[in-house]
Amino acid sequence: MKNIKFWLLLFISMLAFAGQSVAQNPLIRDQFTADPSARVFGDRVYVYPSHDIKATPGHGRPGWFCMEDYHVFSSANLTDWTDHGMIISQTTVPWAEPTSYSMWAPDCIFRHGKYYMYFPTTAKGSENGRGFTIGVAMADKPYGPFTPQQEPIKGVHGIDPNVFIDKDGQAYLYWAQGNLYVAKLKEDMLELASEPQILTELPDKGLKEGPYLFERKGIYYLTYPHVANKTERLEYAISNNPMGPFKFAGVIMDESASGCWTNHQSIIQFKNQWYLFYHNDDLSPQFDKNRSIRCDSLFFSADGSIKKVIPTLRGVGITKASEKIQIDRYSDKDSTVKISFLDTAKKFNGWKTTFNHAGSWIRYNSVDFNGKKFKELQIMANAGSRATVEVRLGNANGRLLASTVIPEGSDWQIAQTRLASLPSKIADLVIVLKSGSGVNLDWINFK
Ligand code: FUB
Repeated sequence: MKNIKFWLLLFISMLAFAGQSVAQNPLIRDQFTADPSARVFGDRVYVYPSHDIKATPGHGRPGWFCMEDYHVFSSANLTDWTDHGMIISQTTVPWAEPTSYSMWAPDCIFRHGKYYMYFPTTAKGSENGRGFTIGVAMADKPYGPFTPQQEPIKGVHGIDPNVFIDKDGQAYLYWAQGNLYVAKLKEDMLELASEPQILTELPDKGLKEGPYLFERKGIYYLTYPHVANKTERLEYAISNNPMGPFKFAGVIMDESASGCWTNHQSIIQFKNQWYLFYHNDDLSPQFDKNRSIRCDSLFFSADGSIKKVIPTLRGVGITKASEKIQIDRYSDKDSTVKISFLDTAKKFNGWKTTFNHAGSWIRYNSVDFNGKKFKELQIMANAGSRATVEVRLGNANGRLLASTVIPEGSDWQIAQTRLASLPSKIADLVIVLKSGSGVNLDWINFK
């Protein structure tokens, strides 16, 4: 009976994620996503990532990147993400090799009432079935349907397209092929208007790829992943001209602590805050070609330099108290609290938080109570021995919201208590183990 209850609860939690994802990092947790190109279109943020899949016999190259299509995701608050589904497939691009599984990092931009999606893949008949060129697909809406052009863009060989339209209306296409390249685009956005030019004066050693250019206060920021040491870190260079020359200006994000070899960025301003979108290997720590996109806030210094972004699991956005709060996506914690997969064989099921010492704590910031009259707190938990878990405001000694007893038992169960007090607005929560050990929490939820 206990087992049936467990599977039923797990099934209900998984249903909550279908089609609609909640925020925190990684942003998308029911499929692999990489190379996020984020764009603000209207009052929503749209993210066009690569869609990593696992190669299977006869489908893709084992041990390597494998991508057959693109999805687009959007959000109005960076908290709730909608998957608009598949928008382009390798089998429907007229010029693309339909079995190359090489739909790498894309980008999308709006011009003259149309959305132009730029994507690299292998063309039919290319030597050894390898090599990349870049094509365009057009749509009336940011989520498609996208219609691919009959032919790729002439004169472009490479990956990681990025498009920038300057204030004077001139559009530029950036891409990577060993070096970083730029060329002007014609008004129709489908053809080059100048010869490809290598962007020089960047660090000359180590792979550079994934160019992404934006402008702020007259400074053109060229951002790119670079292997300065062993794996990619995110760097930037600045210029007063979108075609350069660019001068190296600093590191935006250090190499991944988990060892993910690639990273790939885009930077947007949305509702007066700047954000960095990037990726890591959260849902596939043993195989870093199955990646997951993330987002963290980005800040500038007064002189226009970019402050280094420290990657977080909490990510951005405000979490509704009425939703399941995944405390393993914490904003701070003491070093004894551990995060691990709920089920290492099914990583899309997510993570759990383990407390082993009385007094240990984890903080989850920006939970919106929105004036609602919640009465109870539910905690999905199991415990090696009977335990008491407290939820407090702000810090481990802050105002008590609830004190919940978790009965001993290895099965997941929902422990429920009446709230001692309730914040009315946005608050930071701290979950503290008052007594017990070997306590695993999946989520907490106000009712
Ligand atoms: O996703 C495949 C490749 O990995 C991208 O094109 C690169 O930028 C790197 O992220």
